[in-house]
Amino acid sequence: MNISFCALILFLTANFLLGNAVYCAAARPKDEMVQAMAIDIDKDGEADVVYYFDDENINMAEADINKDGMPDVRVYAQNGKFKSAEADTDYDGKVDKKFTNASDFGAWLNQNNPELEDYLNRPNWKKTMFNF
Ligand SMILES: [Ca+2]
Ligand SMILES: [Ca+2]
Repeated sequence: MNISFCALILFLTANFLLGNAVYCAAARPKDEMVQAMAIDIDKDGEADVVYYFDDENINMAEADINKDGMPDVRVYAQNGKFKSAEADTDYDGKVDKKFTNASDFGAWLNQNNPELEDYLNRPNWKKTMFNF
């Protein structure tokens, strides 16, 4: 079971658990366990943000902005800190914007998708900073 499959299960499951976050565990190659959590921010039954994490840190976050079930923004974090972010702003499935520092990404997010700011523009990506 890979991450994409896990995400698919999450999105399907989220449809049945309105407003509830859903846990999912998937084994990566090397037997490293990765957990994911889907958040339905606007409570429409579809996952808007999915966090992927290990025991200590969130390592990636994905957000579906245009509600087509495909992630459009990805944030990568390492050791509890922002690493990079990328976005598919025209929803053609290809990344067309990349960020290598958190303040540029935060400014872009604030301008384009302020509703996701609290979820994607995190000062700290340590797992303990999240409510799960
Ligand atoms: Ca999308
Ligand atoms: Ca694009």
